[in-house]
Amino acid sequence: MNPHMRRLLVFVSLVAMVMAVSVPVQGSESAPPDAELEGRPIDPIDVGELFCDAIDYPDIECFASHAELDAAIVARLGEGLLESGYIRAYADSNFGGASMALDGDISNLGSIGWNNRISSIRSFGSESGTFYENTGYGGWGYFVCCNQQILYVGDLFNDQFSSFDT
Ligand SMILES: [Ca+2]
Ligand SMILES: [Ca+2]
Repeated sequence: MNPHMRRLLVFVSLVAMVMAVSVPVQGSESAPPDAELEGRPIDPIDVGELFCDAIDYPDIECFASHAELDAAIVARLGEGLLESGYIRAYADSNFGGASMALDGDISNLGSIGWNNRISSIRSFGSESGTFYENTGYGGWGYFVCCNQQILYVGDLFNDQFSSFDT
C-alpha cells in the first residue's frame, strides 16, 4: 500500500469513528435500569419477579411483598397520592402476582423482566399512560387513565405489552 493510500484509509476510519460516536442510537436515550431489593443491588431482570417501585425509573426499588411495596408508595407519595397518581401493573389478572409502580417512560419492559407479562392494571389518581405492543413505543397502544381498575386486560392484550409511556 502506498503512503497516500494509507493516509486516505486513516482519514476514512477517523471519519467513521466520529460518525459512530455522534449518531444517536435509537432507544438508548435513557440510562440502563438500576434496581435494588431492600437496599441491595439486584439484576434488573429480577424486577419482573418482585414488587417494585419504578416511579423514578431507571432507579427501581423492590420489595418482597405487595404489602411492603404499598407501604413504601404511601410513605413516598403520602397525601399527595391522589393528585400525583401512578400506574400499577400486575403479572396476573385480578391484581395478582408480581407488580410494579410506574410513572414515566420505559422503552423496553424486557430490560426489567416485564416483557409480554402484564395481565391487570390499576391507575391511581389522574395518572394516564399507554402500554405498547412492541418495544420503543411501537405497534398498537393500550391507554389507561384516571382511577381505572382493569382486572384483566383481555385476551387480545394479555401478556403483550413491551413498552410504556405517560
Ligand atoms: Ca401475565
Ligand atoms: Ca409485545
